[in-house]
Order: sequence, then structure tokens, then C-alpha cells
Amino acid sequence: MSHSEDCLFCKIVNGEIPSAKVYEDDYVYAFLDISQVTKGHTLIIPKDHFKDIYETPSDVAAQLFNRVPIVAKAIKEAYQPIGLNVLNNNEEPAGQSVFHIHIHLIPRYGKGDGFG
Ligand code: DGP
Repeated sequence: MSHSEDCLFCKIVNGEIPSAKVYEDDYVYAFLDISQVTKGHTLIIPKDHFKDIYETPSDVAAQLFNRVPIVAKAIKEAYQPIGLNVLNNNEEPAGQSVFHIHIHLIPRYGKGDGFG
């Protein structure tokens, strides 16, 4: 398993930094985003370190995106949103602030829910 020494999300995967786990298997880890854009805002990351979509091998991306419906259904069941946005930011100008690829799942609750 490849890690980057000073990567925040590698530390979350390792348990060095605590997180609220939503889902985990051998390849991916999902946890609540610390700055909840809406209630239940979740991030899914590969356990191996890759900076962004450009550096992520297709097989790892396949595993990562494959888990989106699983986590989306768990969020829907737990939080009962009326919609859900799936988002992936790559590079700083696009809003990436943590350089370990991640997918945002943002549950939506209607007008005034704080997103969009
Ligand atoms: P992005 O801007 O797309 O790179 O998203 C990074 C997200 O990571 C941002 O929404 C906030 C979240 N985040 C940053 N630090 C932590 C942390 O220590 N714990 C958790 N759970 N989330 C974090």
C-alpha cells in the first residue's frame, strides 16, 4: 500500500487522524467531511495515495467510482436527502485543497441547504 508521509488523508486512512467512518473495504475508505457543506457530506478516497485524477491508475479509479453507489445508498438511508451531488475537484483552480484524490458526496435537502 503506498502512502505519502505528509498527506492528511493517508493519515486518516492509517488512523493517525481520527475520522467518522461511513464505509471501508480493502481498497477505499469513506468518512464524513470535516466541513459539512450539508448534513452527511462524505468523502470517498482510495487507500493508496494518488494526487488527483491524472495520477490515479484506471484500475484504482474503477474501484473508487465503483463504491460511489454503495456509499450514496448508505447516505440516502441514513440522512433521507431529496438529492445528492457527486463531485471530484482536481488541482487548485478547480477547488482541490487536499492532494489525495477524493470524491465528494453531498446530500441535498432543498433550497437553502447551503450548497449550490
Ligand atoms: P477538496 O477541496 O475537494 O480538496 O476537498 C477537501 C475536503 O477535505 C474539504 O471539503 C474539507 C475536508 N477535510 C480537510 N481536512 C479534513 C480533516 O482533517 N478531516 C476530515 N474529515 N475532512 C477534512
